[in-house]
Amino acid sequence: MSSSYVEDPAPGHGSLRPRAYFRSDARSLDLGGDWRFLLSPNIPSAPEGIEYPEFDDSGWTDLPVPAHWQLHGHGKPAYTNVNYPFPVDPPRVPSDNPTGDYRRRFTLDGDWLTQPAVLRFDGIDSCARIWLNGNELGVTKGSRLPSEFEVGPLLRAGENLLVVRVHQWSAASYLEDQDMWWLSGIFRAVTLLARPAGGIPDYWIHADYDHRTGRGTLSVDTDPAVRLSIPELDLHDHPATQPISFAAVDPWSAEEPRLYQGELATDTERVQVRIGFRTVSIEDGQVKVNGRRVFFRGVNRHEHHPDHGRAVPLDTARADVELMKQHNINAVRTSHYPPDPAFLALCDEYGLWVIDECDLETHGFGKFDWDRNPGDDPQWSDAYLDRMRRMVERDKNHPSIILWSLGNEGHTGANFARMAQWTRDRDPGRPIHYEGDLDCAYVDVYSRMYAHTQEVDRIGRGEVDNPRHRELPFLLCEYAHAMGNGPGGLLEYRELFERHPRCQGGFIWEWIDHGIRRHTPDGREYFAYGGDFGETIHDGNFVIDGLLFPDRTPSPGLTELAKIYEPVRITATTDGLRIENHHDHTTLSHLTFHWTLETEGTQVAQGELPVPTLHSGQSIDLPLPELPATQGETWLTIHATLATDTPWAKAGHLIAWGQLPITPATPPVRTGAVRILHAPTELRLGLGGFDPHTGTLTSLGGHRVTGPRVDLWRATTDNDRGEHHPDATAWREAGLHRVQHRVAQIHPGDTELLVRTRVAPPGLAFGLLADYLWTADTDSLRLRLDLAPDGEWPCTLPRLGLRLAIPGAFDRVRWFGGGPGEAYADSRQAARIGLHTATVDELQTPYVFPQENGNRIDVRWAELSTVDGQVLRIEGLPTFDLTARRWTTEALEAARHTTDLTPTDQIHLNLDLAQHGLGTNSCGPGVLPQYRLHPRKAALELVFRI
Ligand code: IPT
Repeated sequence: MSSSYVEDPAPGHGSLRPRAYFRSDARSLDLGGDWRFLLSPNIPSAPEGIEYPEFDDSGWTDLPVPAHWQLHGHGKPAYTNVNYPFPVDPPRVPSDNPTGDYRRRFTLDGDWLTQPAVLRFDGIDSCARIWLNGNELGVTKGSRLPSEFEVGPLLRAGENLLVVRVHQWSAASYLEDQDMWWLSGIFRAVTLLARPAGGIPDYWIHADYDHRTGRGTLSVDTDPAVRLSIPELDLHDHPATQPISFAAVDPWSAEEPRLYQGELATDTERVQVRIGFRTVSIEDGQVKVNGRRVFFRGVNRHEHHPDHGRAVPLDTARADVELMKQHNINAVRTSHYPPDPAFLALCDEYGLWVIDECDLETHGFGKFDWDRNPGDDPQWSDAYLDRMRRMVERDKNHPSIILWSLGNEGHTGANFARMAQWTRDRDPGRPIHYEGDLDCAYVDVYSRMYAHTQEVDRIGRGEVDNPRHRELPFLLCEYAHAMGNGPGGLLEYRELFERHPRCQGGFIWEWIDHGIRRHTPDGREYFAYGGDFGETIHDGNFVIDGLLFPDRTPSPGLTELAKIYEPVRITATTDGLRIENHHDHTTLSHLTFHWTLETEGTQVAQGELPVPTLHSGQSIDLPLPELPATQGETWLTIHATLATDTPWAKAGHLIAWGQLPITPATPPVRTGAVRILHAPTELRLGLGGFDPHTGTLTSLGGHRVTGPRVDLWRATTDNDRGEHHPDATAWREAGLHRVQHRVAQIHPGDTELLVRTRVAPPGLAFGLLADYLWTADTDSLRLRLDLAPDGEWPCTLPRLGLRLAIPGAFDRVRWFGGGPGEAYADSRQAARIGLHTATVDELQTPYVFPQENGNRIDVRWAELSTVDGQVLRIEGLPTFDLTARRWTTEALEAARHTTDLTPTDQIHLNLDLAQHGLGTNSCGPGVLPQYRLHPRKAALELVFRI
């Protein structure tokens, strides 16, 4: 059996012309379920004759379809970002080419034989040869694209046999070098569809909206026999191909995804359709829908499930859409291939702007300066066009799709220009996106990835050379790399998107961590990343860079993003508050505004806040509501919540909020100084016991403690270790992970203990002078820490503060300050001042690759308590940042998976003045200057109470 098709750069063959993805009332048979399966290590060793019914597959195993074989015990997943996992020798692929043979028997009744039928494969990775009842149907390539084969005459009443031979590698693998797991097999649905004679072969609904008149215009490209009904618009059995217009329709937008239920029908077939009227245009250098600028509050979505890989169940796709909507996301780029069609139907229904991206990436050629890159090589031209056609034809009926994308990271070339040309001719109604067309020669929008804020600002101001870059709408198809703890610096991007009308927002990289669920031998769950399956070439945890953890728990990055993307802004003015409507289309009538007044986090009053109608882009200044007089630190919080249930969240769901300070804090009163007591082995000052030789605190209210001691280090984040001049490298070179503490002087006075120290790295001349001044009142112990740089410092600091370990029983925390989640200097918009509680365990953010996490900011006071009610209270004068964990920073830094972290019998606290920002240097800009932590003269004042 010849397998020359495997290394042929041409597209597959034997399939039908691509057409729209739809379901009709014609019969269909889902061929999902258990198939017989055999994996052979290469093509020559795969068995012969599998296509014939008499072939004996009793020695094979069962494998579910849809699924990836590597996630069912056959072969192993492998992760690479840019590199091909095989030698770059296009179109050749390894002779060790794992080949999966699939066989499926199914039974049909005689009615199936009376009409034509097609077999549809929604996705096979990467190349497959297909037979039905011993007859070859053809070959398919293009893993994330459908193929349909005519099968009517081959069907039999009774038992039928479908056989598919899937190769892990093919020439097409060169076109599918996306940053993701290499996973093979029949991973999307397989369906047998009856195609009734005189039925609906294909259709394309063009539903335009004229925002000046409110008119909706409809025309359908389809067979002339097809009739269209839209009962809501009083349209019944209208000849579908005859354009018709309606004086007034409700438009579709991501904010108000109005769909009209309709039906296309012939005498033999009916299709339920959902029509959204909307018109995409480019005017004034902006992408507009229905005449209004779109602000892309976007994310890049790969299809990923921690157990199923890219075989994403429908419920999971729905969960994604609901989570996006709940977090104020309004746009998705389907990076970097067309998703399962079900996802697009959900985008229509729930309302998301979509950039539908073609399954095309050849990133691994970048290493060789794009030498032999398929994008400019005629032998690949048909494969490029074939992929684009199959996407556009499949997805053309979705109102949510407003841009077509030619692919990702494939450089440029004639094959891309050809795809663009074909698409423009076929669908003038949607602009074309491709970031790789740097000069914007054949695209309609200027798109970039990871551009720094200064550059975005220059683009917005038109201070760029290429006239296309000045004229076209601008978007960031990827920005703010959400790897590990981060991204930091989102606010600065939003400000630019709001300042420059042509800068239309962007898409965070990326939606979800692609971790694969695994268990330790003793049954503890963790998520695997590159290298965990023994890959010889891999890119480690670079695949763990999402806003969701692999199990779809939102990470702090998503909470921050929801705040950044909130479509309503509530801020303080000098004597009141301002409400701004940042929606693209809607008023705020779907929201209820409510205020609460809290003193030290406890509610003292609340009420409704009437907000007059505000159209999109409008704002209003309102006076403060009538508030009672308060004593103690008091904040007014305004919440904008959904007034009624929506398909994606219940009434009451929080969309936006703002906080205004009302009454400042009153500093604590001192109850009177306590004198030092000198015992032979201890200095005692109020609640504190000190080592007389080192001046360090050894007990606090009778509890053994370690520290407090100056701490400069944090378990480095992926962003600290990032790609350009990583901060972590500078910190390590400066020895900040191994500083020594020299006690210079211990001065016990009558009522105070002064301990002078110098904190400095071995072998280097610079350091920090750190003076600890201890005093005590009858009910408290006070520490004032004065810090001053000594000598020339070469770098920033990860953190500046104290570490202190206390007994492990103090494992529940209540604090008044920023929360409830973690926050950092450049990722702190989602933290609000209030009273929060959590266990120490709950304070941890389980980053798949462990790193610094869990910092709570602006803490006025925190109480750590035991189960039996003992309390250690720490107050900041005025505030501090708090971290509490059951392991040390060193253990956190050494861990590679969450299951490497084992609790000690202490709680390790960091009480910080500040931490360095997060930035997004794992791929993109580092920490902005205003969030960098430089060594400086500083003081931290804390009060301890038991
Ligand atoms: C960019 C890729 O488009 C994306 O797939 C992902 O790999 C991302 O980087 C990093 O996670 S390309 C890069 C050269 C910026």
